[in-house]
Amino acid sequence: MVALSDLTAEQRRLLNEQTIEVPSWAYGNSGTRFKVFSTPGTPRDPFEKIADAAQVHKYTGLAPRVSLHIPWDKVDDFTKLRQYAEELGVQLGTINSNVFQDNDYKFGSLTNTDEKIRAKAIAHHVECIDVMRATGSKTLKIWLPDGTNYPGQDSMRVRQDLLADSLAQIYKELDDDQQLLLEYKFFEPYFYTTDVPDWGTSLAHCLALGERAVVCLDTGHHAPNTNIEFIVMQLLRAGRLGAFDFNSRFYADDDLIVGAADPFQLFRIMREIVTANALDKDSGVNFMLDQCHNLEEKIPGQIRSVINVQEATAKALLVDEDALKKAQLEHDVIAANDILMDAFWTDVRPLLCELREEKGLEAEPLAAFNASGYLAKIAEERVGGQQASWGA
Ligand code: PSV
Ligand code: MN
Repeated sequence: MVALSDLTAEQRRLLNEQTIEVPSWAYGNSGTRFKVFSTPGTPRDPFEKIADAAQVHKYTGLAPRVSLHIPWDKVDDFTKLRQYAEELGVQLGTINSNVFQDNDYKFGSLTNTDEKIRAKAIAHHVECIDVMRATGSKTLKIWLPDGTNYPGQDSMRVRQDLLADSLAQIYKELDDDQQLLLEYKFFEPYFYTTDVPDWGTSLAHCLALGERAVVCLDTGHHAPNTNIEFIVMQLLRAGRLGAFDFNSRFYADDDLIVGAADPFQLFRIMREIVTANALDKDSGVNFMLDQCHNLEEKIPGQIRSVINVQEATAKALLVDEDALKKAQLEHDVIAANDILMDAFWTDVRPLLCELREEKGLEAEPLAAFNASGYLAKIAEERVGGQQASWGA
């Protein structure tokens, strides 16, 4: 067993300083196209979402930022929302644009050949940049639904050129300390082409835009069996890995609790992060969740998620890198694999309990949250009004 005292000062520092950004939409209702289940106590507005997100930070010490989605989280006064978040000990983080729920965007947003619609999509992003100025957010995250369903439906080439132009118009609106984060997804909502289907396309656009354009890697946005840690390594080499949208998938873009489906993959991803010194808070990589909790309670779902990332990180830090390097140079395949697996199989839960207690937190965040009575309290208090959900 490994204890906290077995870690080097640097390993402890990295674990102590690790942060994970949580998404506001994880606290609202969600579901599949078959059914959205509602839960008593679900937030009715962005203020209540922030209050719930602050609980995750309170019990884990890991989640001091909350991403917003516009227009889902539109409020009259963003400065007030920012102050409210700060009073609860969290900050407003990445601003996500949304061009996937408006009829005008049926045939594309930033790639639409209709100049009026494309201008509307660009203007939406300019509005998001204004929101960022009020919230203090430094990152504009763009995920485009744009794509086509049938060969011949549209010109792939023309759409790429329009996209490049739209992104350039948005990029030049950013302040010097703000960045553009471009997310890719290999399919859905369209199935024949997607205009930003993969990390290569995202990177190509980012390189053309400039230094403040970086790639967002959503772990659910790849074909089955894709070696995601290879992509992590490659984007880190290029200095363009801006952020993760962490979640788990069994089939497609399932948005389940990160590490639930394949904890070994999460460990392999975090190991690439650790070996590239990208865990450091100044590395420029933002570790975010992009998840929905359709069946489980949302706040416990988020607590479980950030702890899963923390556990994978601790394991990744425990790899005996010197021994591994020696085995690799000797081409001792079995020994090299054994060294990696030793770290993966290490139970890091006791050392993380120690780490939390040292910070003044409860050793077991989930148990502490469940004992707090918060869920019963919000179920009782939040009566009436419209529960937040994907459409709201
Ligand atoms: C799209 O599937 C996506 O991953 C994007 O990040 C969206 O903004 C998000 O999901 C909404 O959950
Ligand atoms: Mn995402």
